[in-house]
Amino acid sequence: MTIHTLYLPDTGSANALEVIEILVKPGDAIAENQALLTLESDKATLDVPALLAGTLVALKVKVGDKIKTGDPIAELDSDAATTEQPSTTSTANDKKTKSDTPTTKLDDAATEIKKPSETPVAPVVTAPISIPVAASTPNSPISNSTASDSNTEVYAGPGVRRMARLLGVDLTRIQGSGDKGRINKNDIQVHIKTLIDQAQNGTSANKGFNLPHMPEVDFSLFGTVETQPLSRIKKLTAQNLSRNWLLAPHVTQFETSDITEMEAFRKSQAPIYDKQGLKLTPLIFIMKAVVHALQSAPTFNASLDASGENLILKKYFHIGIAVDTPNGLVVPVIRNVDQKSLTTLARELAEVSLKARAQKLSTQDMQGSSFTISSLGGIGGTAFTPIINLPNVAILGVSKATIQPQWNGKEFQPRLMLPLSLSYDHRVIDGAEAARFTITIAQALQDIRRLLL
Ligand code: CAO
Repeated sequence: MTIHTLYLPDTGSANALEVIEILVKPGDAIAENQALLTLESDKATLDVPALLAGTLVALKVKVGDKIKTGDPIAELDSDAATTEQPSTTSTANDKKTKSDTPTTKLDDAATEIKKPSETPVAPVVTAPISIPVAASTPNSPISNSTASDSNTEVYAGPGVRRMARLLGVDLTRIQGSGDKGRINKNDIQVHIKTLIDQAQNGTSANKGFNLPHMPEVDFSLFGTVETQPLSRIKKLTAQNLSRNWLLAPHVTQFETSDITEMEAFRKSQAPIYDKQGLKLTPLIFIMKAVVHALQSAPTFNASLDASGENLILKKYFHIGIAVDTPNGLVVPVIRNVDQKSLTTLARELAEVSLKARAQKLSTQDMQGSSFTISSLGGIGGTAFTPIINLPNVAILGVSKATIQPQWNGKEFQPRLMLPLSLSYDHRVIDGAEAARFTITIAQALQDIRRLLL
């Protein structure tokens, strides 16, 4: 058994540096150049390598210690070290060093690795060495890149980087829990566990909320009851709505639109549509007004990508329409609304409504919406807060238009006022944008000539 004491090579700094991470433990088999510990200077982290192979006998430092060039850092058992490293043959410098540090010679067979002094400064080798510096600083920007190379831009020690490399983990996606946001090995473990949870459960969002379960209640204790199984559509809707409600921070913006003129025009056209077996309801105009607003505010015609870090802007205008059926709510999609006439839209809306109520909609009929409208105007109500149809970022709720007194500057006049309720995903859309967007819809309906602009 040959014990060597390893000393801290030249760090390039006259100051003591703090040990922030120990990467090995006694008993570990150490490869040549394997990092033993990590030091931190004001501006960077330094990886301290072993300059010979062997088995680690003892560590001479612990996390938090401040050490300088030449301080002992570890003891290593390596019978082959002296033959592998002939350059360690004794010099005057060695002798001086040995006498300075008598305890480094542990037994008769022990060979001391040259202690750094004025020059040469590195152990084992006679030429000065410099310690590789990890390309990280506490102020490094966190990159959005997913490439593993981008790991160099985060604040983490070499051991953590090595672990990330081995496991294929992108460190830029991890929020470090250490001082100044430094990422440690536990952060990587937590990150991987989260990814596994997500893979097993679809998304971590519902797990993350850790909501308490509703206790089971025996309602028959309080009176007569009947159990009615939910339809397949209702069960699916329940799942989707709960997920959307929890995932997107909802805000609802309310507005009213004076549709008196629009209604007069609609009524004037109704007989023509009647002859074709079509119904020109306010919803057809609302679809056009929505597209008009989407064209001027593209972030409403968009979706967040899976990472939640990018917005996918859609260049098409496919509008989902919530349709009430005896079996529950479905949302067929009317495509390219921007390119279609009122007549075509009236026909398509009638067709999909019939198909929906006959339970004949295909999955494709319900995919690809870029925005959704939910109209309860044919039923009633003054306003409601619709749940966003994710991955859309907003949904327009329409309630029943009623005659309301409106002040024209001189007098109150009876006007037909349409209530609009826009729910939007506050991660993507700001309140001011939502207010402007809703006003744009309201103005377009107030004066439908704007739709031509
Ligand atoms: N204000 C006043 N009257 C309105 C109106 C409004 N906002 N919207 C529609 N109406 C009138 C129509 O003009 C029609 O009257 P007439 O027969 O005299 O012309 C009547 O109400 C019925 O319209 P409708 O509901 O048949 O047609 P629509 O185009 O407005 O809606 C559809 C079609 C499929 C969206 C609708 O039938 C439907 O299913 N709505 C329910 C959607 C729903 O459940 N949403 C809630 C989802 S949970 O968030």
